[in-house]
Amino acid sequence: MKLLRSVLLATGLAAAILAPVAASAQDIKPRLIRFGYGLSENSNQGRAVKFFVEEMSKRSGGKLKVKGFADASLGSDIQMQNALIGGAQEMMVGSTATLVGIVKDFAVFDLPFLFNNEQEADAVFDGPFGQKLAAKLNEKGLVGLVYWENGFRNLTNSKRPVEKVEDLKGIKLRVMQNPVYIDMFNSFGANAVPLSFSELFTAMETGTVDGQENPVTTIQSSKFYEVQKYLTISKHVYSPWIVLASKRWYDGLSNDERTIINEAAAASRDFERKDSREASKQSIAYLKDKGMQINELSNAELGRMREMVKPAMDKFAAEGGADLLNELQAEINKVRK
Ligand code: TF8
Repeated sequence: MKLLRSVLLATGLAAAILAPVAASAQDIKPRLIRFGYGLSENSNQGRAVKFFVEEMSKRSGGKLKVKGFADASLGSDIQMQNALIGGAQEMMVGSTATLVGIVKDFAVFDLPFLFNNEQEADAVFDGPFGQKLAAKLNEKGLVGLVYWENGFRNLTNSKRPVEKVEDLKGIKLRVMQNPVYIDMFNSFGANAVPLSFSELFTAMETGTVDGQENPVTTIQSSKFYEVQKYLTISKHVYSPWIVLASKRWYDGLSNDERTIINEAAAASRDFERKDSREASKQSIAYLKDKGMQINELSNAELGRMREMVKPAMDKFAAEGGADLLNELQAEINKVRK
């Protein structure tokens, strides 16, 4: 009894003495953090990863060393997600659309024509709705840190200009591995072919697919203009990226280390969105210069596409997504006011 009391006293005393020391000297261990991504180093994704690498180094006195792996060299989005869950890789950035096999709710962001502009998107992703979805990743072994901008998606193909939706008929169009995208493009009359991004360039080069859809920044940085003649500005979906950490790994970090990662991630989000938006303004002229033939879909045509895609929206709602979609639309309406 006496012994127990003195042990308790001693440990209490030790804690009291050590506490101020711990607060001034941060608890950071030297670590190597592998951060994988699918686009090239010379892309908005690559530039933002580089920014994150530098922020982490600055904020940790060089102890938290992040190494970026571009071009899906650690695997496709889905492969990396699984590596994070298993603890074989620490971090990544990728599309939320490829997360639907893990958290089905993310499919709500794949529905077309939800957001009118980037500001609406920022407010929803950074607000309670976006945060609630990100939190659902925790029980699946992932930590959703921040959303970056991928951007509004547009169509490219090698067959013909798409001026009306009928022009998509029979076009083999690569989509992300996601049921909403498959339903959407089949509703437009295309033949949707789900494929990982890392296989896309070759698939277009060899004619396995005729077209794809992505933001203009990606069409530029992934050199799709080399294998695609026609670009149609359709802005059919606003697509986010999400920066993920392995939960198994993240849980083993100190509070100080986690704080640095969270703050560096927030800084990278602001950098990435600004950079992507600036870059996208240059892309159209760049792609024209590279020989792409570019047209913009009229509002009337976009209206027809909204009608055509209704069954796909209804299917999403009927399969349990109704409440989530209503909630998202209410959030967007709040920003619109
Ligand atoms: C796609 C996405 C890509 C992402 C990226 C490789 O088409 O738009 O930007 O998956 O992380 O797959």
